[in-house]
Amino acid sequence: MTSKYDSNVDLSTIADRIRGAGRIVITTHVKPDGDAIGSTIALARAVERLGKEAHVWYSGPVMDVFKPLIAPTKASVVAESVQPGDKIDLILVTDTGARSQLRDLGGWLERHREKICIIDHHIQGDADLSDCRLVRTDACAASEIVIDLVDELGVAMDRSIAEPLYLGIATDTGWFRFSNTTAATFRHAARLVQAGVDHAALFRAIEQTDPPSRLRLLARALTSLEILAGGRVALLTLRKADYEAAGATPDDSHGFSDLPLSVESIEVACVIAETNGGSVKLSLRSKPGPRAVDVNQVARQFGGGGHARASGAKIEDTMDRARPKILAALDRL
Ligand SMILES: [Mn+2]
Repeated sequence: MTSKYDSNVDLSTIADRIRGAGRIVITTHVKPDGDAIGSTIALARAVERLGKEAHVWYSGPVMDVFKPLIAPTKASVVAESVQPGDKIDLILVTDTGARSQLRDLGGWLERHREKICIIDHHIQGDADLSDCRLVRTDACAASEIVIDLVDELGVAMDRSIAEPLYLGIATDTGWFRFSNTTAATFRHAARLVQAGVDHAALFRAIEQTDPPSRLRLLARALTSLEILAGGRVALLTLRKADYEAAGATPDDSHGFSDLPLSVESIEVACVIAETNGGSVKLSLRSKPGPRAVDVNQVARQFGGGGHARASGAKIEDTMDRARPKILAALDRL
């Protein structure tokens, strides 16, 4: 079944579904990023203010930097033997609507399909996952949509709700640098700071806590730099041996794909990383502007997707086989 992945409900419908529910499960995509954490935790706290029972379920791993921001809200990591129960009234899925991103809860979600509401800002997803979808591709983050939902619910924007929301919009906009940052984003951010968010402390807590292994891995990644497509594309390649030599984990290469965009001529930056499972992770970023490249189109060639300026794919193939295909696709840009 392939119907269009778009909104078919408005904010007030979702607010009504929340008001009519007692026990609410909130979940998001696998390996939750700042927006996934922010949108789910803020939503949980908002619905608790309305006297609802909220439980957030993550498909791990949850990065350590996020843990202090999650507590004291009730959150669990899904495992084969640890799944949400069936005594629930509503499931809110934020920052994704794609089955591939929700695999750990797959069977459970299908069993409760009629209880699911999706709150997302991605271009692509599985429309048949739920008949209740609020998809705003113009929102910089799912957390930005949640701000409107908190207002719609009539819940006061206090610091404990504002902080995760700020985390979500700040991380999804590259701390207000990416082209998805709009006037509304700044208005929302101002309001969240007004509500008590310490933005400088949050930046330090999220962005300045790397282990040395990450910098060592970056040194190796930069050594692998290749410039393609007449100077318009940069490629960084990380093999398993690089992670081993740096003493790094797969998470340590997070965000490397933004770095080559510092070069004037580079329009597209790409990182390909060998995973422990033997597959290849592709990450793509592009600069905004008249020559902007839609990297979502590139990611789709490899079975992935995302946004026009930020996309990725997991390629079930060896590095030696996948790399030439990726190089060829990049050279065509
Ligand atoms: Mn997001």
